[in-house]
Amino acid sequence: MKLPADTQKVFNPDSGAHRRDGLNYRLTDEEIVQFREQGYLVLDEFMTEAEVSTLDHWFDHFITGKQEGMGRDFCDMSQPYGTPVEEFRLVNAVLPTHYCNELKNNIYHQIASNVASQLYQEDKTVMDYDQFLAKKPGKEQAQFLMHQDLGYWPKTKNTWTATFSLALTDSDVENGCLVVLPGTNKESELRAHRPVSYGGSDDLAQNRDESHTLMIESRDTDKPIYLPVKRGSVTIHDERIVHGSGGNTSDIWRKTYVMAFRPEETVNEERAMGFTHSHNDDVKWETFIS
Ligand SMILES: O=C(O)CCC(=O)C(=O)O
Repeated sequence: MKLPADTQKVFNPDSGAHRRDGLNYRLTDEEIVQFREQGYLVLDEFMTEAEVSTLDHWFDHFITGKQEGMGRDFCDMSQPYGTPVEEFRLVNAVLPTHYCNELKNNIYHQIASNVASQLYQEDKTVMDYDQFLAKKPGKEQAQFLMHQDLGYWPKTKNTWTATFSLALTDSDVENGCLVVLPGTNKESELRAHRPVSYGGSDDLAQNRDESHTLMIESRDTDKPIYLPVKRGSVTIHDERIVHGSGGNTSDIWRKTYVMAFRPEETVNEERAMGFTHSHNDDVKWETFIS
């Protein structure tokens, strides 16, 4: 697939490993403004190869289904729950640090946490959830349908979020890199989200019980931008930007490690509602949908 003419990555000429000072990746003022105004950011060479390689083993452990006791937290985001593992296309392992002590406070967490503090200067942010996502090669339907993250989450007083996505493989249009609609984070209303209905039902709770996936309808005015990144680089998006990703038509995997940071008070509010981002949460979905 060729990059459409109006899609281009916003490169930061000053990005790279030399911007790191220990665990601190220094953001420029322009990047902080871009995140606020456009709803996303790309940071090249966020982590060194030596750092990224400490995560590979655990990523593959989860994505190949070796972690026990995950229930619905190990699933396919492009197919209903119950799909046989060998038929998975968009493999999703939610909350790996919850399930695996070795991943707690890992090097990615520490570096991303520092950057989240630079983006949110008002108060303390904490990691809300993390997620491993992998697209198998040659799976055109391994699509992450367009959505806004807030469409998936309960209403909280403060919605601020910075969701990092660390590339564990090079990621481009062919293997299904992230796609964003810049500036949609500024739309006054959240777009209408609906669950994907595999069984043809209109029943919300039933559909959310069938699959976790929500979708929005695209608009003629939508102008998607693809965010190709090299292994070790990150994209960061906010909670309102419309985004998703295409299928994998290439012969290589796309692997990414997602980690979301939110103000501590927001995470406490979610937990008080019984919401942990686990697909095993007992949630009243009808109170969520915008
Ligand atoms: O990386 C992707 O394919 C989509 C991930 C996503 O939608 C998210 O992290 O909110």
